[in-house]
Amino acid sequence: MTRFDCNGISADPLGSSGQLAAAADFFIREGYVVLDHVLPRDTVEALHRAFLSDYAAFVRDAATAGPALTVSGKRHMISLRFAGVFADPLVFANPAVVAVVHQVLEATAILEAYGCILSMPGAPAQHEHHDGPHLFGSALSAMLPPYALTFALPLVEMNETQGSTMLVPGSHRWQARRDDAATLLPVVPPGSCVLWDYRLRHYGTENRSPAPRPLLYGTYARPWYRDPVNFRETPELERLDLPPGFVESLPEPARRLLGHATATGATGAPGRRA
Ligand SMILES: O=C(O)CCC(=O)C(=O)O
Repeated sequence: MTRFDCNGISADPLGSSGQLAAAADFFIREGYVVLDHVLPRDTVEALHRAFLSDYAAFVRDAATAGPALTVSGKRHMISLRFAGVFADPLVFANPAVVAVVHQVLEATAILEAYGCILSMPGAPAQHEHHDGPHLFGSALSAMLPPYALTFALPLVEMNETQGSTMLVPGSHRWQARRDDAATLLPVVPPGSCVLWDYRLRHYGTENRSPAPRPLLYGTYARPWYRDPVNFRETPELERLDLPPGFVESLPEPARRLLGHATATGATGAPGRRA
Protein backbone atom coordinates (compact mmCIF):
# COMPACT_ATOMS: atom_id res chain seq x y z
CA MET A 1 0.00 0.00 0.00
CA THR A 2 1.31 3.43 -0.90
CA ARG A 3 1.86 5.68 2.12
CA PHE A 4 3.53 9.08 2.42
CA ASP A 5 5.95 9.69 5.26
CA CYS A 6 5.84 13.29 6.49
CA ASN A 7 8.86 12.85 8.77
CA GLY A 8 11.64 15.25 7.91
CA ILE A 9 9.63 17.45 5.58
CA SER A 10 8.87 19.97 8.32
CA ALA A 11 11.84 22.14 7.33
CA ASP A 12 10.58 22.52 3.76
CA PRO A 13 8.13 25.20 2.76
CA LEU A 14 5.35 22.60 2.86
CA GLY A 15 3.35 23.93 -0.02
CA SER A 16 6.26 23.15 -2.31
CA SER A 17 7.23 19.78 -0.84
CA GLY A 18 7.52 17.22 -3.65
CA GLN A 19 6.42 14.48 -1.27
CA LEU A 20 3.18 16.29 -0.43
CA ALA A 21 2.54 17.18 -4.06
CA ALA A 22 2.87 13.44 -4.81
CA ALA A 23 0.47 12.70 -1.93
CA ALA A 24 -2.07 15.17 -3.38
CA ASP A 25 -1.75 13.60 -6.86
CA PHE A 26 -2.26 10.17 -5.34
CA PHE A 27 -5.35 11.43 -3.48
CA ILE A 28 -6.89 12.87 -6.65
CA ARG A 29 -6.32 9.58 -8.48
CA GLU A 30 -7.18 7.01 -5.77
CA GLY A 31 -9.57 9.03 -3.61
CA TYR A 32 -7.58 8.59 -0.39
CA VAL A 33 -4.11 8.98 1.03
CA VAL A 34 -2.36 7.77 4.20
CA LEU A 35 0.08 10.28 5.71
CA ASP A 36 2.50 8.94 8.32
CA HIS A 37 4.14 11.00 11.09
CA VAL A 38 1.99 14.12 10.77
CA LEU A 39 1.94 14.48 14.57
CA PRO A 40 4.33 13.39 17.34
CA ARG A 41 3.10 10.29 19.14
CA ASP A 42 2.95 12.11 22.48
CA THR A 43 0.54 14.71 21.03
CA VAL A 44 -1.79 11.91 19.98
CA GLU A 45 -1.44 10.28 23.41
CA ALA A 46 -2.38 13.66 24.96
CA LEU A 47 -5.42 13.84 22.65
CA HIS A 48 -6.40 10.33 23.70
CA ARG A 49 -6.08 11.10 27.42
CA ALA A 50 -8.03 14.36 26.99
CA PHE A 51 -10.75 12.56 25.06
CA LEU A 52 -11.16 9.87 27.72
CA SER A 53 -11.43 12.47 30.48
CA ASP A 54 -13.32 15.36 28.79
CA TYR A 55 -15.76 13.05 26.97
CA ALA A 56 -16.00 10.32 29.62
CA ALA A 57 -19.78 10.72 29.72
CA PHE A 58 -19.98 9.85 26.00
CA VAL A 59 -17.78 6.80 26.54
CA ARG A 60 -20.12 5.71 29.36
CA ASP A 61 -23.33 6.29 27.39
CA ALA A 62 -23.35 8.44 24.26
CA ALA A 63 -27.16 8.30 24.07
CA THR A 64 -27.60 10.30 27.27
CA ALA A 65 -24.33 12.29 27.51
CA GLY A 66 -25.20 15.12 25.13
CA PRO A 67 -25.59 15.77 21.41
CA ALA A 68 -24.42 12.72 19.49
CA LEU A 69 -25.43 11.03 16.26
CA THR A 70 -25.41 7.24 16.32
CA VAL A 71 -23.99 6.56 12.85
CA SER A 72 -24.22 2.78 13.21
CA GLY A 73 -24.37 0.21 16.03
CA LYS A 74 -22.28 1.33 19.02
CA ARG A 75 -20.64 4.02 16.86
CA HIS A 76 -21.31 7.67 17.62
CA MET A 77 -20.40 11.00 16.08
CA ILE A 78 -19.82 13.85 18.51
CA SER A 79 -18.49 17.41 18.23
CA LEU A 80 -15.13 18.27 19.72
CA ARG A 81 -14.89 21.62 21.46
CA PHE A 82 -11.89 23.71 20.35
CA ALA A 83 -10.31 23.66 23.83
CA GLY A 84 -7.13 22.28 25.37
CA VAL A 85 -5.15 20.01 23.09
CA PHE A 86 -8.11 19.79 20.64
CA ALA A 87 -7.54 23.51 19.97
CA ASP A 88 -3.91 23.01 18.97
CA PRO A 89 -3.52 24.19 15.34
CA LEU A 90 -1.02 21.35 14.85
CA VAL A 91 -4.05 19.04 15.14
CA PHE A 92 -6.85 20.74 13.18
CA ALA A 93 -4.62 22.81 10.86
CA ASN A 94 -1.71 20.41 10.60
CA PRO A 95 0.84 21.84 8.13
CA ALA A 96 1.28 18.62 6.14
CA VAL A 97 -2.49 18.00 6.01
CA VAL A 98 -3.25 21.60 5.08
CA ALA A 99 -0.61 21.49 2.32
CA VAL A 100 -2.43 18.50 0.77
CA VAL A 101 -5.85 20.08 1.41
CA HIS A 102 -4.76 23.25 -0.39
CA GLN A 103 -3.55 21.29 -3.40
CA VAL A 104 -6.72 19.23 -3.55
CA LEU A 105 -9.39 21.82 -2.59
CA GLU A 106 -7.47 25.06 -3.31
CA ALA A 107 -6.17 27.60 -0.82
CA THR A 108 -9.66 28.89 0.03
CA ALA A 109 -10.58 25.56 1.68
CA ILE A 110 -12.35 25.70 5.04
CA LEU A 111 -12.69 23.38 8.03
CA GLU A 112 -16.42 22.67 7.85
CA ALA A 113 -16.81 20.30 10.83
CA TYR A 114 -14.62 18.93 13.65
CA GLY A 115 -15.44 16.02 15.88
CA CYS A 116 -14.93 12.40 16.76
CA ILE A 117 -16.35 9.06 15.66
CA LEU A 118 -16.38 6.88 18.74
CA SER A 119 -16.55 3.12 18.09
CA MET A 120 -17.35 1.31 21.28
CA PRO A 121 -16.14 -2.25 22.04
CA GLY A 122 -18.26 -4.65 20.02
CA ALA A 123 -19.25 -2.02 17.44
CA PRO A 124 -20.12 -4.05 14.31
CA ALA A 125 -18.83 -3.20 10.84
CA GLN A 126 -20.71 -0.39 9.12
CA HIS A 127 -22.43 -0.59 5.77
CA GLU A 128 -20.30 0.69 2.93
CA HIS A 129 -21.13 4.34 2.29
CA HIS A 130 -19.73 7.65 1.12
CA ASP A 131 -19.66 10.81 3.21
CA GLY A 132 -21.25 12.80 0.39
CA PRO A 133 -22.68 11.97 -3.03
CA HIS A 134 -21.73 13.26 -6.45
CA LEU A 135 -22.85 16.87 -6.70
CA PHE A 136 -25.00 16.41 -9.83
CA GLY A 137 -26.86 13.60 -11.58
CA SER A 138 -24.77 14.13 -14.70
CA ALA A 139 -22.11 11.55 -15.56
CA LEU A 140 -19.66 14.43 -15.61
CA SER A 141 -19.85 14.64 -11.81
CA ALA A 142 -17.62 11.60 -11.35
CA MET A 143 -14.88 13.42 -13.23
CA LEU A 144 -15.07 16.61 -11.19
CA PRO A 145 -12.37 17.50 -8.68
CA PRO A 146 -13.11 16.88 -4.98
CA TYR A 147 -15.44 19.28 -3.17
CA ALA A 148 -14.76 17.99 0.37
CA LEU A 149 -12.61 15.45 2.17
CA THR A 150 -12.50 13.73 5.53
CA PHE A 151 -9.38 13.98 7.69
CA ALA A 152 -9.30 10.96 10.03
CA LEU A 153 -6.77 10.91 12.88
CA PRO A 154 -7.08 7.82 15.10
CA LEU A 155 -6.32 8.34 18.78
CA VAL A 156 -5.46 4.64 19.12
CA GLU A 157 -4.01 2.45 16.40
CA MET A 158 -6.51 1.45 13.73
CA ASN A 159 -5.96 -2.20 12.93
CA GLU A 160 -7.89 -5.44 12.49
CA THR A 161 -8.57 -5.83 16.21
CA GLN A 162 -9.56 -2.30 17.21
CA GLY A 163 -11.08 -1.69 13.79
CA SER A 164 -9.99 0.50 10.93
CA THR A 165 -11.65 2.22 7.99
CA MET A 166 -12.05 -0.06 4.97
CA LEU A 167 -11.46 1.95 1.80
CA VAL A 168 -12.50 1.23 -1.78
CA PRO A 169 -9.76 2.93 -3.82
CA GLY A 170 -10.96 4.68 -6.95
CA SER A 171 -14.66 4.52 -5.99
CA HIS A 172 -14.93 8.34 -5.87
CA ARG A 173 -15.00 8.14 -9.68
CA TRP A 174 -17.77 5.54 -9.90
CA GLN A 175 -21.13 6.45 -11.31
CA ALA A 176 -22.77 3.38 -9.73
CA ARG A 177 -21.84 0.99 -6.94
CA ARG A 178 -19.82 -2.11 -7.89
CA ASP A 179 -19.58 -5.33 -5.94
CA ASP A 180 -16.30 -6.66 -7.31
CA ALA A 181 -13.97 -3.84 -6.25
CA ALA A 182 -10.73 -4.30 -4.34
CA THR A 183 -10.72 -2.96 -0.78
CA LEU A 184 -7.96 -1.80 1.49
CA LEU A 185 -7.80 -1.91 5.30
CA PRO A 186 -4.96 0.39 6.41
CA VAL A 187 -3.16 -0.02 9.71
CA VAL A 188 -2.91 3.54 11.00
CA PRO A 189 -0.71 4.10 14.07
CA PRO A 190 -1.05 7.12 16.39
CA GLY A 191 0.50 10.11 14.61
CA SER A 192 -0.63 9.00 11.14
CA CYS A 193 -3.84 9.99 9.42
CA VAL A 194 -6.02 9.10 6.46
CA LEU A 195 -7.65 11.59 4.11
CA TRP A 196 -10.48 10.45 1.86
CA ASP A 197 -12.58 12.14 -0.79
CA TYR A 198 -16.17 12.70 0.38
CA ARG A 199 -17.33 10.56 -2.56
CA LEU A 200 -15.08 7.58 -1.72
CA ARG A 201 -16.87 4.43 -0.60
CA HIS A 202 -15.67 3.19 2.81
CA TYR A 203 -16.84 1.78 6.13
CA GLY A 204 -15.61 1.42 9.69
CA THR A 205 -14.84 -2.19 10.60
CA GLU A 206 -15.74 -4.03 13.77
CA ASN A 207 -14.12 -3.03 17.06
CA ARG A 208 -13.16 -6.43 18.49
CA SER A 209 -11.12 -4.95 21.34
CA PRO A 210 -12.29 -4.22 24.90
CA ALA A 211 -11.44 -0.49 24.50
CA PRO A 212 -13.22 2.36 22.71
CA ARG A 213 -11.71 3.52 19.42
CA PRO A 214 -11.98 7.33 19.11
CA LEU A 215 -11.29 8.64 15.60
CA LEU A 216 -10.82 12.41 15.49
CA TYR A 217 -12.14 13.79 12.23
CA GLY A 218 -12.29 17.06 10.34
CA THR A 219 -14.23 17.89 7.20
CA TYR A 220 -12.25 20.14 4.89
CA ALA A 221 -14.30 21.61 2.07
CA ARG A 222 -14.51 24.21 -0.63
CA PRO A 223 -15.83 27.41 0.96
CA TRP A 224 -19.37 27.10 -0.44
CA TYR A 225 -19.94 23.51 0.75
CA ARG A 226 -21.96 22.55 3.85
CA ASP A 227 -22.51 18.88 4.57
CA PRO A 228 -26.27 18.52 4.06
CA VAL A 229 -26.66 15.03 5.56
CA ASN A 230 -24.70 14.37 8.72
CA PHE A 231 -26.11 17.22 10.82
CA ARG A 232 -29.72 17.00 9.64
CA GLU A 233 -30.88 14.35 12.10
CA THR A 234 -29.22 15.93 15.13
CA PRO A 235 -29.41 19.70 14.74
CA GLU A 236 -28.04 20.23 18.25
CA LEU A 237 -24.75 18.65 17.15
CA GLU A 238 -22.43 21.54 16.34
CA ARG A 239 -20.31 21.41 13.20
CA LEU A 240 -17.70 23.59 14.94
CA ASP A 241 -17.84 24.00 18.71
CA LEU A 242 -15.84 27.23 18.91
CA PRO A 243 -15.40 29.29 22.09
CA PRO A 244 -15.98 33.03 21.56
CA GLY A 245 -12.87 34.84 20.32
CA PHE A 246 -11.02 31.61 19.51
CA VAL A 247 -10.86 32.09 15.74
CA GLU A 248 -9.66 35.68 16.10
CA SER A 249 -6.82 34.50 18.35
CA LEU A 250 -5.43 32.07 15.78
CA PRO A 251 -2.41 32.62 13.55
CA GLU A 252 -2.74 32.15 9.80
CA PRO A 253 -3.43 29.78 8.09
CA ALA A 254 -5.50 28.23 10.90
CA ARG A 255 -7.63 31.41 11.09
CA ARG A 256 -8.38 31.27 7.37
CA LEU A 257 -9.69 27.70 7.73
CA LEU A 258 -12.29 28.90 10.26
CA GLY A 259 -12.97 32.43 9.03
CA HIS A 260 -16.32 31.40 7.49
CA ALA A 261 -17.63 30.57 10.96
CA THR A 262 -17.06 34.09 12.25
CA ALA A 263 -18.38 35.68 9.06
CA THR A 264 -21.73 33.91 9.53
CA GLY A 265 -21.80 34.65 13.24
CA ALA A 266 -21.68 30.93 14.02
CA THR A 267 -18.86 31.24 16.51
CA GLY A 268 -20.24 33.91 18.77
CA ALA A 269 -22.46 31.58 20.74
CA PRO A 270 -20.98 29.73 23.66
CA GLY A 271 -20.53 26.02 23.05
CA ARG A 272 -22.78 23.48 24.69
CA ARG A 273 -20.08 22.07 26.95
CA ALA A 274 -18.97 24.84 29.30
O1 LIG B 1 -15.21 4.31 12.14
C1 LIG B 1 -14.63 4.43 11.07
O2 LIG B 1 -13.54 3.90 10.83
C2 LIG B 1 -15.23 5.24 9.96
C3 LIG B 1 -16.55 5.84 10.33
C4 LIG B 1 -17.29 6.36 9.14
O3 LIG B 1 -16.91 6.21 8.02
C5 LIG B 1 -18.56 7.06 9.35
O4 LIG B 1 -19.12 7.01 10.45
O5 LIG B 1 -19.04 7.69 8.38
